[in-house]
Amino acid sequence: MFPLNNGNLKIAVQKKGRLTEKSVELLNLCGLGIDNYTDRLYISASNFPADILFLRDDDIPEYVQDGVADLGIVGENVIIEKPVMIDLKEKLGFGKCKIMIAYPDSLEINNIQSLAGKKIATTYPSILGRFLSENGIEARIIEISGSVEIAPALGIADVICDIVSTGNTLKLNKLKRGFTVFESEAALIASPALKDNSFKEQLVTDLLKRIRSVITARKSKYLMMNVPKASLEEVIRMIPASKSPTILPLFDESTVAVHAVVSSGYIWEVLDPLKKAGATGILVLPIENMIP
Ligand code: PRT
Ligand code: ZN
Repeated sequence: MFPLNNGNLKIAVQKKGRLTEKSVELLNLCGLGIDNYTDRLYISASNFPADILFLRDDDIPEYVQDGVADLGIVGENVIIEKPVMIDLKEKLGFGKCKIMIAYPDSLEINNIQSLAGKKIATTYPSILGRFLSENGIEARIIEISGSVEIAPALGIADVICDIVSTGNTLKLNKLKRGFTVFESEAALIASPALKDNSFKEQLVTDLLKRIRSVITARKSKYLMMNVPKASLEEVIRMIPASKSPTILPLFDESTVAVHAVVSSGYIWEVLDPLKKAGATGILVLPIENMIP
């Protein structure tokens, strides 16, 4: 029996799917301590007054709206398709995908107007409906519950509107990318009922602080290297560190160690120039948390 009234924060996470591992990983990086969760319906965190509920992703927004769960992690596409009364607290930077119009090679779709009068198969009728009406297009929406990509081959629809991430599924089904209808990523949502429980509200504030520090840390790397004193100024100009870089003396007095926090995206651009400037022993380390 689930201990519903133990006062713990209830966090809903997808039971088995694309968001499960990353959601649990994020909560663990926040120090919750969630272990051996496979095939469990719920589990208590070992280091935080929270219980994790494992649910189908489509059910999470309503559970959060009704206050059965206080927080939930779910794709924005799911929240937008079926509007619910929840607060979107934070976009989480994983589960990124696009809902796109895609069409068979044989069809000519040059602009959005070419969709007029077409049959469009989708599992996202409301997101698609809004996109069509915003663009003043009249088309027929065919709602289907899965395997949308085979609808044109089966003759059920002319084009489709579905989630695309790598694009491999489209290629396999000889479909081309058309227009982006909606861009989505996993998001943390909160129940409006939280405002009546100050203890839980405080827990959410604490957890959000931790989540934001994990997200910021993911965007950064810790760079360590040895630099000849003669090229120190040149090297420092290359690394716009979040704060002034740390310079440490070494036994070899002609060289110093330089440590700096650098944006993840920038690291790969700067490695070769750093080597050319004489940097050696370059180490790039992940950062788990960055406390503002
Ligand atoms: O069982 P449950 O209902 O919980 O899971 P589900 O099957 O409904 O969802 P799941 O696990 O497939 O996806 C969960 C969430 O992950 C989605 O709501 C999106 O927010 C996000 N996400 C990210 C994706 C994808 N990427 C994705 N590629 N959801 C689905 N896909 C599917 C897409 O429908 C298509 O069939 O993958 C296929 C395309 O992938 P590519 O890589 O070939 O383009
Ligand atoms: Zn689902």
